[in-house]
Amino acid sequence: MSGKFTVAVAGATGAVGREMLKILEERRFPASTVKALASSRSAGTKLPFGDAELTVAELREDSFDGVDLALFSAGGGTSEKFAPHAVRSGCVVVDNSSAWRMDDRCPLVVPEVNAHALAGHRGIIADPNCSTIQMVLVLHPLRGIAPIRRVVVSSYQAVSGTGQKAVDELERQVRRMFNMEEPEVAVYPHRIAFNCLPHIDVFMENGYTKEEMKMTNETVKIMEDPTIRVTATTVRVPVFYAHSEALNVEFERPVSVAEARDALEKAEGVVVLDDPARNLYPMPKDAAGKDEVFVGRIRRDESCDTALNMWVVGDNIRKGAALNAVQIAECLVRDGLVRVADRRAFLR
Ligand code: 25A
Ligand code: L14
Repeated sequence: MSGKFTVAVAGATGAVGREMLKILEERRFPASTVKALASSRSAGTKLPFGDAELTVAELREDSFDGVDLALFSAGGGTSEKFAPHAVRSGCVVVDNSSAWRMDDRCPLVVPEVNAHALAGHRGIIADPNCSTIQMVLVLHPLRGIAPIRRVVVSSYQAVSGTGQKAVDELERQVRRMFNMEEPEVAVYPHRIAFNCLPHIDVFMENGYTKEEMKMTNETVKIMEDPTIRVTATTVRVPVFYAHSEALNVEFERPVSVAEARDALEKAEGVVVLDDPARNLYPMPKDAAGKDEVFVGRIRRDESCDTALNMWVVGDNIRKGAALNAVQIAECLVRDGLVRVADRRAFLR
């Protein structure tokens, strides 16, 4: 490793944490040391890091002494509890949980859309929800053509969003069913193999799930536009990696397919894959493992002359979580923002 920053990954043994380590290495993040942290269950576990190995240590309040930058992906409760202690140690936190996203003190960042929001950070920066990230990556270039009034989104989300335990469960259920055995149901309330669940995260009082409300609220914060209305139906499908989304985007005036395609082709982090005559459109099996978000099926909404329909697919573990977090960290380094001005900001 050649760099000047001491970096920690909290939740390093999870689906996202492992990918964070891989991406730090792949992109040659300027780290002098990388610390892998997880729960006491995993202390002592070895994780690959480049040609070397990291030994996992238990995440504790004092884990961040001497650490410059920490990437968290160990669940909301863990972030709530430990991120303030990291900041107190002078460590800047990029947090992948939902714990801090809507906190006014925390920028919520997709670098291609609002890297500028990092400037005033106070120690904790939030990494948005996976479904929100791939959607705003597409909405941002489109709003350059005309203001967006409303988005209707339906998602088709991979099990890896729930962590490694859900990936293992889908695999086990499929194996058992092919052997004519009763599948075991543990992670979700129902079987996910050969099924769809209109249920991601918990139900709220308004009848929506928390995942659906994240898409509504996080989009407004990232795009800094309270006039954009988003309504979502989020669905779990038996796919391992990469989320898909059907978007209906309504603009203030009619926007042509050609204009939209042109804006999306120029957009950073987005690839247009749209040639129905050749059966070319984005699919999760192809987006898995890729850094870009793919968009296709761009077409007029024939029921509304100011709206377009499209299909957006992205790897939920990479751009939806680990890659976006590392990109935020790269922006912090580039802009000289790996510092904490007020170590007590989150302890009050
Ligand atoms: O608490 P919540 O908010 O309900 O979140 C629940 C889970 O959802 C995932 C994440 O699971 C989280 O724990 N999750 C949350 N937000 C997510 C997002 N945006 C998200 N997933 C994707 N995108 P996970 O399995 O991905 O990661 C969990 C990590 O958190 C560590 N952890 C949990 N409680 C902790 C803690 N760390 C510190 N303190 C705590 N109190 C957890 O560590 C893991 O790193 P662990 O020691 O519990 O490790 C669990 C064991 O699981 C096995 N394993 C996990 N991933 C893999 C794997 N084995 C092989 N390959 C893998 N990829 C290992 O045996 C590991 O030791
Ligand atoms: O980042 O798919 O808020 O179960 C938590 C639930 C990510 C997806 C978040 C899932 C999500 C996740």
